[in-house]
Amino acid sequence: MAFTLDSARNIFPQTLAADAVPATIARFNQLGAEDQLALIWFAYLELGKSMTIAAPGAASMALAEPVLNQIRNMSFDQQNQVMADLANRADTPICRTYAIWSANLKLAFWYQLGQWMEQGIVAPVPEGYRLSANASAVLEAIKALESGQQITVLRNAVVGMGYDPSKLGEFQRVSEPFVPPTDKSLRSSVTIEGVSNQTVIDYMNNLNANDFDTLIELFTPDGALQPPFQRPIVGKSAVARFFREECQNLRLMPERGIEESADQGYTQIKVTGKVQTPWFGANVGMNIAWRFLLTPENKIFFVAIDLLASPQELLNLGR
Ligand code: 45D
Repeated sequence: MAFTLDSARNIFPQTLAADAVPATIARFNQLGAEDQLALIWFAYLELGKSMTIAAPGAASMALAEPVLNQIRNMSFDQQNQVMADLANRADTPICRTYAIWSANLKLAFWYQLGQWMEQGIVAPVPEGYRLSANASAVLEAIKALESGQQITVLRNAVVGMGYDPSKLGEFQRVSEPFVPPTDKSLRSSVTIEGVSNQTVIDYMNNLNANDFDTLIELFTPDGALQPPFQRPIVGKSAVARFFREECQNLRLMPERGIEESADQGYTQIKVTGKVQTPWFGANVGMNIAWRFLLTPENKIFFVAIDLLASPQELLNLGR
């Protein structure tokens, strides 16, 4: 039977993803805007106790700067309104601008607002703000997660704010400028216990080197990539755009894997290991699985990236 996108998504069904992440986001989305903002503030403070978040690059800051300066010049009341609008996904000019930003730009924007809140330039969460009972419960749930899941919850909360981009019609996304690939002489190569497939090795090495032009050639024309907790991104051009817009400076550290033949000469390969985001560097190693389905020509027809439920899952290479 020929593989379809749907059947490909089901390879290695025993892989246990961190369902606590979407579950927590769903609970977060039920809260009122004030509670959401205060909760993220407390979660962010909590995170700051054990790790530092890297300041965004100047190029991202420059893109967000016009809106940031506009907010900086507002009264506290107006600033609170802007932040509540973002949490409410309201239809305002700022929420529309925010909607077309890449995930990293949205994070950079909030990073700056957070700094300004600490410095008293932007309206802080009121002293002694009391979270509702529901919001407190969500905060406790976040505190109980492992760090890779915590930062994913925060990221998803930020990405979900602003006007709904699907209501915008045609638009041009705004994302950080492109960094050139790492010079060939400075690249390193991964080794994966149990996996010798060159396409998989090349995938890891090219992503680590920000060499997206070479990376995308590993895919079939209709190839698909499914990021954690998202629908698959389908087709070479959409996947290439995703790499350029969202995947710069990641560090993939695959550890082990298993290769098996599948129907019709295809090969399925599961790899587990750690991934670091430039935001937290070596502070946070996310536990990740890659589930590849390769054609007989050794091209990537499908790859899913899963955030794993626990470190024990790194050892689960079963079907
Ligand atoms: O509302 O193989 C305040 C792919 C309070 C590609 C705030 C991948 C008010 C293929 C504190 C100001 C990408 C899929 C807010 C691999 C308020 C591939 C601010 C995987 C919001 C491996 C909050 C990559 C702030 C992965 C500033 C898994 C929060 C990448 C900041 C994962 C939160 C990256 C930050 C993650 C979170 C990054 C910076 C999870 C960053 C998370």
